[in-house]
Amino acid sequence: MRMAIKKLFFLFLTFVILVTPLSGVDRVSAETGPNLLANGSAENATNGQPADWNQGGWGNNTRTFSYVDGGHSGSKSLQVTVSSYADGDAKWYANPVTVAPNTAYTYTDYYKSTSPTEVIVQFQDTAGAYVYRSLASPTAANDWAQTMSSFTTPANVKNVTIFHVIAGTGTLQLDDVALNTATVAPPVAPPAGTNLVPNNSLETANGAVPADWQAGGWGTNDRKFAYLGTGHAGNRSVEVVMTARTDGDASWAFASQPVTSGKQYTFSDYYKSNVATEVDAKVTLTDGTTQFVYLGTAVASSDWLRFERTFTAPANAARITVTHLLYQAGSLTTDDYNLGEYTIAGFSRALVSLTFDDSWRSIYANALPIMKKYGLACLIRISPRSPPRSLRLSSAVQRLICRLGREPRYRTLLVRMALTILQS
Ligand SMILES: [Ca+2]
Ligand SMILES: [Ca+2]
Repeated sequence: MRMAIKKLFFLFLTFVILVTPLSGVDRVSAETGPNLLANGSAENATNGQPADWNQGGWGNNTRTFSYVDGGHSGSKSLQVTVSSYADGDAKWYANPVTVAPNTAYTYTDYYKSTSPTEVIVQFQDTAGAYVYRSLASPTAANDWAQTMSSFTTPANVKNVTIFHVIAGTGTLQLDDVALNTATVAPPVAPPAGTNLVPNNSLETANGAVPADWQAGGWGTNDRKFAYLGTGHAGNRSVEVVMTARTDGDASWAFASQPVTSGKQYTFSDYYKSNVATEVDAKVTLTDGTTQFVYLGTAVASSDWLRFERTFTAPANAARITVTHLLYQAGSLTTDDYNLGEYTIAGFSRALVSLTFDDSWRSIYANALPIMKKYGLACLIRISPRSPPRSLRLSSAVQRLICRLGREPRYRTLLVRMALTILQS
């Protein structure tokens, strides 16, 4: 209880800007897991032939397979030459790889060729049947070039085999062949200073609504949304109105944006409202679940007023949008949204703050004369139960300080006011 009271008084009296641990953030890209093919660089030999590799081809053509010196990496690579051609193809190919169904994979290799070639994936299903799909048609390349393609396996797949084939006269050389599972890279947030809110001043329309924005709400209430022809900046803003409410809320929200978990973000907007409203960050986590972070309550204001809070993107945050909510009968208009990485501006000189805990009379007897002499201010944390009564400020003085602490207009001057009270 004592701690709770102390905390309460601290909130009344503090002149330090408290930044609530807040939180607030995706780009998805393909990266690769380990190579699922054995001997992808063809460096390992068995009886003078590349281990785990096979020679293949069909049709009427004259094909010659070579295990050649030199490669894109290491000292060996695979070569096939077709010297005469009517139909069919020729290729070196790796052993079939057992794969998972409905899963994305990426195939890459380095090649040199004297003519265009083709990359084909063969799916064998659990019943033993084969399905083929063309993945890429690499052009001829005198120097080592890379081909890369991705595919998703069918539901009933058992294994895949990839064929990089030559179907015509010419030579094809392969090295550094890889098949990998495609994985999702961690989200990458934009650089600091970037306003993450799309269409942040709501000036761009998409039909009857602002582009990249959506109206939403829940519960039993008669929420109505409007895209206004006036604004804090520019000529547009958004409004939400309720005349009857049992429960729920309503808000406009911008399309969710990538953020980095653990980083601090600052959100701000300008708003007008005839009732108190609430601002929440809606966080989509990497596992797809949603988490809400309370950013604060915005007092009613008939003129444009700026709301701002800094918060920390929670662990595993992937994307964030911020909703300025109407949760009672009334109206709320918003404009000029900003969500950006929080950067510390720093101070132009060294600063020290003085804090006195509890309600010691010595604050008055000893500290006050010194602070008056040097024109210093301080933070006083009042406690009605500590220290012992004989050493404590009188309760009347404590109450007076606390009452002033509730007045927002005094907060910035609070310490000097407190000192004035102590002097009187
Ligand atoms: Ca090699
Ligand atoms: Ca605007």
